[in-house]
Amino acid sequence: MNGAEAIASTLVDAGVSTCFANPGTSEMHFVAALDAVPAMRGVLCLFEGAATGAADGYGRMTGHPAGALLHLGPGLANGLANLHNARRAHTPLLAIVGDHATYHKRLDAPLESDIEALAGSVSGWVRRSSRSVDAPADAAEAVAAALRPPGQVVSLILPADVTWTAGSEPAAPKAVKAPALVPDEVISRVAGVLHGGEPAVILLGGHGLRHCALDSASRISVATGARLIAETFPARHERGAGVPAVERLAYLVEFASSQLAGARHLILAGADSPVSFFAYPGKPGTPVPDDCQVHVLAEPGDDVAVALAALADAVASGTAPSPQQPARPGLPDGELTAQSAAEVIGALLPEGAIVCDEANTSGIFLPGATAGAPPHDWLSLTGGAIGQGLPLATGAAIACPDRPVLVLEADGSAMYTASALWTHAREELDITTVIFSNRSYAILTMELERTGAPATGATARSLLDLSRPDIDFTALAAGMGVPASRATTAAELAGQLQKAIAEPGPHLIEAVIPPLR
Ligand SMILES: Cc1ncc(C[n+]2csc(CCOP(=O)(O)OP(=O)(O)O)c2C)c(N)n1
Ligand SMILES: [Mg+2]
Repeated sequence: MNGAEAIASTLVDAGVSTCFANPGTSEMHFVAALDAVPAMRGVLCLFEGAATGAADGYGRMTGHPAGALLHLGPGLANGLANLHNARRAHTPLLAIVGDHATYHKRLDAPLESDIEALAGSVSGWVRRSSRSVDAPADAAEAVAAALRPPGQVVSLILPADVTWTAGSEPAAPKAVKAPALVPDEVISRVAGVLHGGEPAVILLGGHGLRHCALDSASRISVATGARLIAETFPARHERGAGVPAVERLAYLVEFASSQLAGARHLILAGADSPVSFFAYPGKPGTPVPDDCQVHVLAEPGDDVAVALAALADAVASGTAPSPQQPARPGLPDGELTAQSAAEVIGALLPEGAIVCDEANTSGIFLPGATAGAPPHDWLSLTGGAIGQGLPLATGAAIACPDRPVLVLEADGSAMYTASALWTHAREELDITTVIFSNRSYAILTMELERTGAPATGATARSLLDLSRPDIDFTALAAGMGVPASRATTAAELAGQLQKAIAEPGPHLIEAVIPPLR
């Protein structure tokens, strides 16, 4: 085998069977190897950010890394923003970055750049393979590193000659580290805090937002009165009817502060201690009250579910969880607004849906409107780098081909990685995309005021406005093979969404709504 074939075969043996790819000349042997190793599914993405975002969606839904095949430094650079989101999500993800042949690098050919510097900015593990015979072992180690709890982005750099040199053999998978068990003393200490009876909040994140962990958290809450709050942007939150409901910590620090007001203890279960997304003149950097003590029950890389179960047994034995009851809003009529759109989605969300939420300002009514919908997964924008929703859906749909995927996508964010729609069509993925077409960077209009920036002039406004021309998302989608329609009333959205959900394959609905004020 040549290096590429042995690497591909190693990856498949280690459970990496999907590779989202945007290749170039230095990756040609890896591309060719996919025919020699048919168990590896290659998925073409037309921009690297669409490939890395897809690998993130796949990793969030399977708990296993997909590959993202990228072309040298520039290809990796194009994929960085969604690798950043994956890093924040603790997603296991393997970036495979092709490079010039080892002996060609000294010539400083045009595509030469500092790949390690770029990879290091988002990766917990970076390795450059230098010999074809060693590369498969590097690949096996890369997979194990990606799976190191709680999961991380890793980058494997493959010089072209390493992939084309013959005489390589696949390597066996490496042992994967298990999540760390939280020591009994920590459980007892936190149980002591809860028994103290002072107001407490349990902040849930990571695996703390899966159904079984939420059941334990709910038992604790029912027995002790501790309030449950979810981190602001969870990578994957299992919610809906039958699952204990948890409100999310607000994005705006003033609102987050009022959610935490009065808490004397903040107990972290798979979440980091919260901070304000940005600094604003005169506003606090964290919503945690000054007189509130922060306790770590479980770090993101610990076994959060087991820790919560042990804590529940300590403080809530015999107490049952309190699941969310089924409840859906009625289908609204009349104007299409952020509120009525949320009601339509709450009324129609199919059971088992995977929701990729990048609705931004248009999404504020969605959590309430969908809380009692049939059980579903909610994937959010973990790292604040917009352009994630459409690619995330690609990966989620490939990871879970039997589940409907719904992308709730703001118009400005959609444009960063709109080419993901082409992959939705090419792979015939069951993805329904709703574009919230408010024709503005609405959140930035709000942020302009909050930061105290003096600008309200025409130039400043024009930088936050997406009209002149209006973007025709139906034409854009149709041009990439995704059937599309436009809704301008609540009833139109309902009709179009019903149809899109009922039909297999990708669909896009442009929901024209006014920006939130
Ligand atoms: C990669 C990246 N580039 C730029 C930004 C800055 N930014 C934050 S929100 C936003 C506009 C969002 O507009 P849209 O997606 O239409 O959502 P809306 O605010 O209208 O709800 C921009 C440009 C960012 N967060 N990430
Ligand atoms: Mg917008």
